[in-house]
Amino acid sequence: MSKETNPLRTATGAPVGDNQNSMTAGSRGPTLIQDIHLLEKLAHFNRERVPERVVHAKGAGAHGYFKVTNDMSEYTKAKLFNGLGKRTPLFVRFSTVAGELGSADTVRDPRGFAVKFYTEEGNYDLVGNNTPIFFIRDAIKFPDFIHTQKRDPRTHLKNPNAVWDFWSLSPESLHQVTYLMGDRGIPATYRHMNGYGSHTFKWVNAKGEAVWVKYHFKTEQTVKNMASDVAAKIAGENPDYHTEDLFNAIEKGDFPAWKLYVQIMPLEDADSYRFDPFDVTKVWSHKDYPLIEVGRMVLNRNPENYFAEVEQATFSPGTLVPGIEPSPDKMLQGRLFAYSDAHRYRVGANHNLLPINRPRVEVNNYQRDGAMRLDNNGGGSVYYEPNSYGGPQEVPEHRQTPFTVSGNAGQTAYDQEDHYTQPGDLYRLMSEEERTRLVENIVAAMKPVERDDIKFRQIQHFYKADPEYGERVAKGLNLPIPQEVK
Ligand code: HDE
Repeated sequence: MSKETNPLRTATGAPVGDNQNSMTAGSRGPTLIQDIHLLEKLAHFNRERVPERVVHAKGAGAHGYFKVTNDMSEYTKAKLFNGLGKRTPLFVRFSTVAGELGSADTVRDPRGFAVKFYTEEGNYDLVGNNTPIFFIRDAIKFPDFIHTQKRDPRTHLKNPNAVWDFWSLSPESLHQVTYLMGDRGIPATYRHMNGYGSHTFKWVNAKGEAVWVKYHFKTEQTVKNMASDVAAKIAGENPDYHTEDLFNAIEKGDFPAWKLYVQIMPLEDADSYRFDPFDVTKVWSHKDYPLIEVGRMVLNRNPENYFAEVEQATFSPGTLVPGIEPSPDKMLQGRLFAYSDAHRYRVGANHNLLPINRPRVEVNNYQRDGAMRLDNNGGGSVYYEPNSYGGPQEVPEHRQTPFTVSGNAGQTAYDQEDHYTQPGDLYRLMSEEERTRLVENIVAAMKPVERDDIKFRQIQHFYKADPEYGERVAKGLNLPIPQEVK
């Protein structure tokens, strides 16, 4: 293409005369402020970075589609899950949790598994992880938990004392800690891990009947993990190993796929189930609520531009469609606020207007203005409601389904404190080799902890889950089993 047909232009459209030399007073004189092209280039360059995600900063994304293989209209009116063969485009972002934007992919950390379905009823975001559970079960503890995963304010280093002090004082974390320190704590690639919605959600069908639901994305690539020593080596040699693997696989047509299943619990079971079904540190037994196939997700297109599509993507558990509603899970409830708040801060008030986030349906509402309003801002259409000018109207059939609440309003803890049965079950499910690696990983992570009282407190939790679990960690740390638990 010749210079004439493809001229270099400034951001305001003017053709650039010279992109090699600043304008100076004489060949050796000072640079002139009227070199507008120079000023624009340097000023824009200073503003290329947007704030990274406060968690899940390092990630990789891909486009694809979801196809229904088992019609779910009996349980939900959400159109993306209705009708055999129904196809919905989507965008997925995988991520680590604690590391910064430039950190290594192959760290021991949960992985984000965020799916944005561009449905005919607006976007639906399923913002999960590669683990079915989480460390805590009340949103109010999340900032403190993440502080322990990030850098110590004084040393700017990761601080194992903080990590294990918090976990040993939060016994509800034991299940996820066992999962994280086990083989699945470092996936071989983003393609070889499962994804989970983790929380309980509510599905509502066209008759207004509701059930509780949990999502499971099972990788068709089979679950493969990475040993700690291999992961540490790769983290040094190629910090973008998982990012590169996903991009190259899709580039060469080796499209990764996942089967989506749900567990379905009748509404009334929630009050009598042996674990609180809204406690995200617990799983539902697959014997009680077996997996039901829903469909298949395939990732078959790489982003054209990382910043435009991956860095600017904004997912939220509050991005829902008719037929899918929140449960009273206290973590989920907190997330309903936090994500859009994070997006407004990180990307801007009009982040939903960006191409990667824009719904694939015509959006008419009365929201106006705000920074970077990329569309025509509603043009001359009516800008308030109710109105007599035919503006967009509410659709009563899509109100959230009413539900009964009981008891006093107040800051109340969950009333179930069994934090040991499920981690103990997980430990006992492991093979001898898996247990050995689990204990080795925990001992290596706990060795640098300065205070023995923190170590003893944590060993007590392992022991209560399973005496052998506690004994093997204590032995690895050359510490006795605390008398209190014997
Ligand atoms: Fe997140 N989380 N989270 N989280 N989370 C964010 O949103 C938050 C939690 C997850 O690829 C943030 O855009 C709170 C559980 C993923 O862009 C933020 C709580 C699960 C991603 C945020 C949790 C997740 C995020 C950071 C406790 C799995 C990346 C920047 C109540 C079920 C999505 C941002 C992407 C990102 C808040 C806990 C998954 C700060 C308050 C549990 C996959 O809004």
